[in-house]
Amino acid sequence: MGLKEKLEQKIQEHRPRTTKLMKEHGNVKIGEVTIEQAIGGARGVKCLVTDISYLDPQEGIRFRGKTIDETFDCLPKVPGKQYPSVEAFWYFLLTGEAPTAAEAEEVIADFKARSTVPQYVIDLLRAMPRDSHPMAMFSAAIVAMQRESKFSAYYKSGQFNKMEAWKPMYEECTDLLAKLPAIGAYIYRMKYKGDQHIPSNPDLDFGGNFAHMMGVEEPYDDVARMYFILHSDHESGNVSAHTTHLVASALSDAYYSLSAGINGLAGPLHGLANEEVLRWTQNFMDKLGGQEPTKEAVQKALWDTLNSGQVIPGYGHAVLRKTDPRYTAQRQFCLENDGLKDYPLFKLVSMIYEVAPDILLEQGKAKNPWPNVDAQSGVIQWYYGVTEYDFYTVLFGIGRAIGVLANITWDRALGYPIERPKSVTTEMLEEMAAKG
Ligand code: AMX
Repeated sequence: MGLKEKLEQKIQEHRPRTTKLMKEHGNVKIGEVTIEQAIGGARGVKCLVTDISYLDPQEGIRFRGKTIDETFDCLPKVPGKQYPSVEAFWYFLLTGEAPTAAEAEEVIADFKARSTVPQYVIDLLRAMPRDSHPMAMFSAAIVAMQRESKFSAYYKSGQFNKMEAWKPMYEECTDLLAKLPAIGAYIYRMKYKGDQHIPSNPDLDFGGNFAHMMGVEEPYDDVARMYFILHSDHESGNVSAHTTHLVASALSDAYYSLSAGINGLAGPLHGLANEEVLRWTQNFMDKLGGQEPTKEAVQKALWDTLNSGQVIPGYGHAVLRKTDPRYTAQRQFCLENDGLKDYPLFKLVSMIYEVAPDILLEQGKAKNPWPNVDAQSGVIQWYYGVTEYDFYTVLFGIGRAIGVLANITWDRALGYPIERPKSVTTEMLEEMAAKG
């Protein structure tokens, strides 16, 4: 059974569960909202549903019920490689089942058939000022392809059927995802590698081909697979996932929706934090002027950052209350790699890990003093020669696309309605507060 047929089977099995919950238990309360939550960014308000991933504050992310290690273990590896293909992971996120090696190969072949980037996207990227931020380029490239939308064509066809709408959505989400490695690599080489490009290699999978087109040697292909999978999804409430879902809820197609989500990812409190971590670290190294960093120097630099009103990038989280297992997975990768283990940047990032939590605790503001994914991800990129840190959020974006596109395919499958929470005025809140 191919991926689309398997997905159809899963959708048909799932639909009665959603229908039953809505019809028979629609008025069961799952939480309440306080004034603090209404003003404070809806933190902890339970009002989104997704089965693609779940974020436990203490344990961290589970994809389809599996921890990061279990996810890597259950998926077929690319032959001769340490990590599974992104295509196998896409199958897993969509269906909740690990594909066999043969099923993963089918998805790899399907992605290849969809991977050519239209020339007008290249023309658009080339027409943008070369110093445009790579995230602005990435987002523009995605939205430019909206004319390819199969979902919008279906909507306009006059044959729109809510039960069938997931099919063109699935098609265009796959079309779009398959093109992202080539778009990312094109932006990278145009901006930073003298505009010298490397053609796609049709024998390679998503991660392998990305590393090839970036022009970075093995094992960067495995780094790419690991990186994309780790960054794929973090349940529905984070800015990029929520934005993509929100825009798609208006029956906007995948191109509009993903581009919007990518714009949210570009904020320094969200995906751009991985760029900020490297900027902070490099500034710190520059100030040291070649001297070995000491714990005392790191402590001082972190306090200076806090005292100047800035956040420590890569630390804290809206949901997590412990070290992010995505941080740990990347740290583990470094510890198991002979070159990386003793790499000065890794040692410095490890030293920050030793001192930053205590400083944040002493400052007493951040609810979570522990590192998130972004505190570690730049180290590995830097080590393999991808030192242009304003590109790092594009890497995050390619990964994040896997999760959010799987989510909006399921949004269509389950017929989720347009999202429209209710707002109140400050005066109303004051009245409610007075009544207690
Ligand atoms: N450094 C300094 N102060 C921090 C902090 C950090 N790393 N994390 C939180 N705080 C501060 C907040 O700014 C806030 O201060 P305020 O009361 O003066 O406004 C206070 O602590 C309480 O915040 P919180 O409830 O702990 O966090 P939050 O849910 O409001 O925000 C996050 C979460 C991630 C935006 C925040 O921790 C932060 O800014 N971290 C640094 C940026 C970062 O690493 N972002 C990446 C997150 C992961 C991702 O999405 N990629």
